[in-house]
Order: sequence, then C-alpha cells, then structure tokens
Amino acid sequence: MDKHSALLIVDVQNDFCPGGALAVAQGDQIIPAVNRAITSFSSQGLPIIASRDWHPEKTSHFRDYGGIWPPHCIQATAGAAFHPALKLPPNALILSKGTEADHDDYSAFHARDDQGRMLAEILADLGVNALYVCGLATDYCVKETVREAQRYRVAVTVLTDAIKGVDLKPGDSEKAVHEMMASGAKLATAADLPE
Ligand code: VGL
Ligand code: ZN
Repeated sequence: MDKHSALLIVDVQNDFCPGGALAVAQGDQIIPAVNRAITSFSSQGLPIIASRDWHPEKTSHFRDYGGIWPPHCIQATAGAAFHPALKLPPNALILSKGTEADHDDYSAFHARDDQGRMLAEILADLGVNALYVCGLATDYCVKETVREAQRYRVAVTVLTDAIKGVDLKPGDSEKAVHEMMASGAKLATAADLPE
C-alpha cells in the first residue's frame, strides 16, 4: 500500500446481507474487516471508493426478465442502501452499476459516479494504480472487478477476510479466489493493514 493505492468496497448493501433479497450467507460478518480497511486508508489520506448494485425494476439481470437473480438492489430502495454498519466516510466516492435494463454489470469497472465518470477514469485522475478490493460477492462482482482491473493495468490486492460469496454451487467462492490469483491478484487481510 503506497500513495498510489485506493480501497474499493464492492456492494456492501442490505440486499446482499442476511434478511436481504439476495442474501449472501454471513455477508454482514465481513463489515468489521471492511471498516478496519476504511480506517486504514482514511488515516493515510488514501481514496475510498464504494460501488453499489443499482438496478431498475425491470432488467434482464432479474429472473422475471430472462436473468438468474431475484429482484435486488432496486434503485433508491432500502435494499439498495449500504448496510448501516458500514462506516463510509463522507468523502467516499460512490459509484453505481447495473443501472441499465440489459446489462448484468458485475464489474465495478462498469460503474459510474453521479457525473457519469467510470472507475478507470476516476482512478487515472487520482493517480491510483493499485486497488485493495473487498466486499460482496466474492464469486460475482468482486471476481469480475478484480479480473477486469488487470485489463486496465491496475494492480489488485484482495482482502480475504473482507469478502464473502454467494456460492450458488458449493466451492464457487474458493474457485473465484483461485481465478483472481491466476489473473494476477495478490491476497492480504484487512487485519494486517497498517492502523
Ligand atoms: C451481485 C449477483 C447479482 C454482486 C450483483 O454484487 O456480486 N451478485 N448482482
Ligand atoms: Zn445485481
């Protein structure tokens, strides 16, 4: 972690946590580790970026319209809100993805801020070339984000104590971690980040 690093928190939203529409088992249990990473990056004045799944009511991402998922993270609903235990600082950059009716947009590199800027553009503006990635879900949005980062020549470290997967098939999350490593990602833990 150096001055060209940023923290990327993927989709720590109510619908991906227990009680939500597409709950990841124990998804909320990563939040203390995510908060620890936030404290670490904040104390060093490094950027903190949070993506959110932000779907329209009708999208080919949902099973009623040809996709595989139950409706979740519908724009501006309680389910789409960040989990209340997540301690995002006021200067965190918020990026929304999955906003179109015909895209899954698993990768945070498809997300945009409220001015329409995409993640790669924002990272270039900030001079960031290394991302520390955490959040939900390991086997979908975290994995696709990490794999796409390599295409943009952004180095990735995955914080393994701060991710959790859907595991539609048992072992999917474990497989995802191996795929991320194969694509060049390094592994670390939020617990080991500097205070
Ligand atoms: C996600 C499934 C559907 C994710 C988003 O954030 O990983 N997973 N939509
Ligand atoms: Zn989604």
